[in-house]
Amino acid sequence: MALDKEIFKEELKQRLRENYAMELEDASEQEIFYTLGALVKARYSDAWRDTWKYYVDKNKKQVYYFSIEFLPGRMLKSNLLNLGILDTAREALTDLGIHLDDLAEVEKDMALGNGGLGRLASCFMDSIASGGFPGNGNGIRYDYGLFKQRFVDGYQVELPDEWLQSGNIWEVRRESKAVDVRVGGHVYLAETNDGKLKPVYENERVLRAVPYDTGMVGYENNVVNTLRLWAVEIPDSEEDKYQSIQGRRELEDLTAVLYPDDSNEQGRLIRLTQEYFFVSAGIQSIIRHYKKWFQKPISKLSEYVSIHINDTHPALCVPEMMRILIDEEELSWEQAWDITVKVMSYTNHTIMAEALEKWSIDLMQRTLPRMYQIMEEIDARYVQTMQELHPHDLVERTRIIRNGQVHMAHLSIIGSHSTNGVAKLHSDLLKSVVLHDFYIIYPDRFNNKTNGIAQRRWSQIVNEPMSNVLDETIGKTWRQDSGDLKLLRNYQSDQAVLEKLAEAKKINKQKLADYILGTTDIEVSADAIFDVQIKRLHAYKRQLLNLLHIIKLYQDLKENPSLEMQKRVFIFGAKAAPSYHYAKVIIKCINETANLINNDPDIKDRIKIVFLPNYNVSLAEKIIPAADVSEQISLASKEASGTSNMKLMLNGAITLATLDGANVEIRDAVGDDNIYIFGLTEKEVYEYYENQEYSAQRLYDENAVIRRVLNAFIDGTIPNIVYEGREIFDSLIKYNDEYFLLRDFDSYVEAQEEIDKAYGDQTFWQKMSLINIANAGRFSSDETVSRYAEDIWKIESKDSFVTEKG
Ligand code: CJB
Repeated sequence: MALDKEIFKEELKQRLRENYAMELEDASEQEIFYTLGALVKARYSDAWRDTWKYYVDKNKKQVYYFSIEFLPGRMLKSNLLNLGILDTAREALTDLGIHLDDLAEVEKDMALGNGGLGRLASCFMDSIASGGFPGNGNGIRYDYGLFKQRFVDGYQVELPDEWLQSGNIWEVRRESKAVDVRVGGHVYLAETNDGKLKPVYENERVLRAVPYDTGMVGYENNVVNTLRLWAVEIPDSEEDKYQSIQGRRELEDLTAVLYPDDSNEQGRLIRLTQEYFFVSAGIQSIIRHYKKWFQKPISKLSEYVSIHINDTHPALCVPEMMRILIDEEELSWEQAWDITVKVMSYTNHTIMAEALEKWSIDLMQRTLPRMYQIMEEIDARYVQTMQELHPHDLVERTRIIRNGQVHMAHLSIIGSHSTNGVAKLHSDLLKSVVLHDFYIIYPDRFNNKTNGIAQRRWSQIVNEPMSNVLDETIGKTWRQDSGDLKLLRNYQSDQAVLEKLAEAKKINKQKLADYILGTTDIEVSADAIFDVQIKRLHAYKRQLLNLLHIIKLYQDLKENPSLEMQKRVFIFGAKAAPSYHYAKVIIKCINETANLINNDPDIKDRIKIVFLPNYNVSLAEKIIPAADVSEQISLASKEASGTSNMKLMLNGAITLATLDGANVEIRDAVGDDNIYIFGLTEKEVYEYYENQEYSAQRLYDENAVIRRVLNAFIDGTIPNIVYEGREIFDSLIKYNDEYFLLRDFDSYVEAQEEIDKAYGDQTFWQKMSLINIANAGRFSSDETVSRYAEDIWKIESKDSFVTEKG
């Protein structure tokens, strides 16, 4: 429904009067934001209900995407865009003397995730709704999102993110849909009168799971799906048990924070309980909904329900579904297992061994006794079936319970019909190395689904200047279908278009430069190359390699002040896990090097380092449109996919990358001439692992440039890093450089030199940039979720519904 600007203005004023008893002139930005949010929500509430009703009336199969992280960021503009009223709302607000962009800044980032995995889940939510697919998210409503990051003396300091302090305009609390979740205590099986074995619970704790639903608005299609996040409360029946404040706090802590530190027993217990909490609540509510509205026998569940296990955190979906089907629905084990495997599918997001989740048997038994019993049975039956078909060793290695631990990835693969990786290379590595044993056992279960991004947000919302140039050049169809970005290819030699794109980039760079000045006091020139590395701080992502190159440039410039090179601003955004010491050491070193270089008069602003604190979705939205260079420099084989690479490419940044994750597919999309590739290939990395010939010491001894750069960490060149500098030095030399930074250093430097030269020829650079934008369409999450829908979830798009609704 089109938005009438005048009616919109009146409605906004009227709602302000009703809710705050004030006129627009007297209202604060906060009050206007909440009023506008309520108005927007009201605009989609009918469609939300209609969508739900349609799925029920037509008995549509639905997917439920279970994820312990969702990172939607801010939702005001994306809701306005998807409702088709962004421009009108903007104009109406301008008439009222209000800037939509300023207003949007009031919204707290919904930061219920750490990084790529959580953001992917949110991109999927957008695309599932926009594609008209029946699909819902299921997760946890943490009271505190990912910590807020500050730098104090160059060190990362973590502050709580109280995102709910002023309320959350988008959510709806649905107390009537609460369910109880049982944890702890003991469970034993007792025979019932009719001779069946039933579990009996003793001394368990009952937690009330209350859902908060948020509408996931599809792009101009009247579809509004649901993201359901669960919060813990104390059920009335248990009030007596929680009389002390401390007891209540302990329980309420369960959904307080995202990823509590799992380095101690208490933290691990909370984490495991969290995982079960949202899994059990989610599955119970799915079954209840199915029984109430679909009125089909439970044996048909897999025809109407698909559950996606996003990484292993929701792997307990498998035994929980079994528990409900056996204990409550009284199906046979065989029947329950058949349904469970058909319903479940699983995505693996990493090959990093430390991230492949395992839990000690002891903790599992104490925390979730019934889950453990069921997993033991799954494990025993798996061994029994497989030992007839496969060698003993292979079966042993792939068991769910082995060496005193429960292996969640094994559970996810065995208990589901599909396992996918998130980029071609990653999926191949799963098959050939990481999960090779499982690939032998279940070759048909493995498939690839290359990640994608919500392109409307990452272009139309974040980059208006570029979007306007695209409209003028290729028309507006790309806004609906990002595949049409390829029309831009026809303009790669059109000087006028290249210049317009360059102007758009310059506007974005100036805006970011202003933001940088405002937040860090560092002055940067929009004429410099904006060289960007934004992602979690992790050794394998190699922010340190970036730093080594910067130090080299610094040393070169000190030695030869007349050295010719483009001005560069190196921009970092990254949070380190609070317990990840080495990552924090790297942050400190980057910050101290920034201090040194930014304040050295000899450098005369030719290089600058800006480490923007508190990297999150909203900050990414500011940085990405302004980027010239996209640093994707992980050690080949380690980054499952990456998604900032796709966002940066879409915004015309040139990728500087190793052949890792989705970088390989970006290279295929743009061609070798429009990307800078360096470093070891994944094969070469594995060769080093096999022949064990890697010697960082040798590289240090033989390469004078490397030696000079590394010495800067320990000889006082970079001040204030006595301990940190030594730690970095030792990690590279004494501990033999786990991620082969020194091996890739020379080729990285070479690629950087080429970038420096290329930027000098602006026409050449702009053409590369255009080709990147033109070929970004294939990395849309619209496309990715269509593949999931067709190949894995077997759900249908609701196109017919759109036509019905008109
Ligand atoms: N990833 O963000 C996370 N967290 C994890 O625990 C494991 C993986 C990332 O997932 C992204 C989405 O699939 C990938 O693009 C990225 O390479 C991976 O590190």
